[in-house]
Amino acid sequence: MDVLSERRFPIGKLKLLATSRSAGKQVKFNNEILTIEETKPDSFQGVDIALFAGGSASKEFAQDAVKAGAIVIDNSNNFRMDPSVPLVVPEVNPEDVKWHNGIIANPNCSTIQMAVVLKPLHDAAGISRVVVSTYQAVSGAGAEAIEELREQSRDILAGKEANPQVFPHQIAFNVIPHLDVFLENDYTKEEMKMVNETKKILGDDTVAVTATTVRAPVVNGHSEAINVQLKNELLPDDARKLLAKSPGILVIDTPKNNEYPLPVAANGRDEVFVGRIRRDETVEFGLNLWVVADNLRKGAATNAVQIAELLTKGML
Ligand code: 11C
Repeated sequence: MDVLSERRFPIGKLKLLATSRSAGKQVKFNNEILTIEETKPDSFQGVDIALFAGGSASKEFAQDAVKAGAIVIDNSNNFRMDPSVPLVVPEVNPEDVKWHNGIIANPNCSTIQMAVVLKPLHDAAGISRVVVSTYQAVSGAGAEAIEELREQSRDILAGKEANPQVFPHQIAFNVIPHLDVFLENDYTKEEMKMVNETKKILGDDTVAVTATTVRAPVVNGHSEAINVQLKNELLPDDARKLLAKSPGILVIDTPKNNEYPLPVAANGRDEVFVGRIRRDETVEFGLNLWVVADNLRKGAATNAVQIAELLTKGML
């Protein structure tokens, strides 16, 4: 709602739908007080665009919304790899919104920020392989996870035992190499999202991607160390210039002044921040990059609203 308001999204009427638990609650949007309604199959009559967030909501109601004539922009994992559903990062593959069949998927947060940076590099020099390691904020696991980090930090500093509830281990003063569930290939679901979604967004299955995703004791803002192997030469300086003029990216890369992207600085911002751009000296055409973004904004809400903006531009 904040992002819709900040970007002055052209709204005729905003309808807020949730579960029965939240129904009846009042929320302020711009200068209006809106009442949350319980979602029902017939809630979508007259709705042009339905923004879905939350794991199971779209599984239950997306088809009802589509039948009622709405275009669904879904921030869950339910439809991302469905071949009939476009998976869109507006800076990377805006044209894919055109072939939607009622649902457009918003990618995983850690995938979005990586795709924004890989796209210009891929267009300029061709990417053959990506090795990414993430340092992901607890906000990606929800409000309870933020509270767990805060409470655990206070408890440990007070000499008390950690009592993990949301995460499988202590997250304060620790890192956990485990996001979402483990799959048959020993990767986590989060890691395979980064692998599969990146190929779909770039529209290129030949780009090899391997990921290790790690939860870090950061409140908000995911960080990623990305190693890119290119097919052709792209010098760090040229990569810096290219990324600086690419949409949605801010390059912060003056290491001698201790200037590089940080999650505390990316918090509340919509851009993807890139720095530490340097040659991987172990391969012929390799680059190392450090990429940070606000996972709740560019990794979720902002990207979804940008997709909606593409639709309104098409409609006007
Ligand atoms: C995290 N990336 O940081 C997850 C949250 O598929 O949209 C987003 C899950 C998703 O925990």
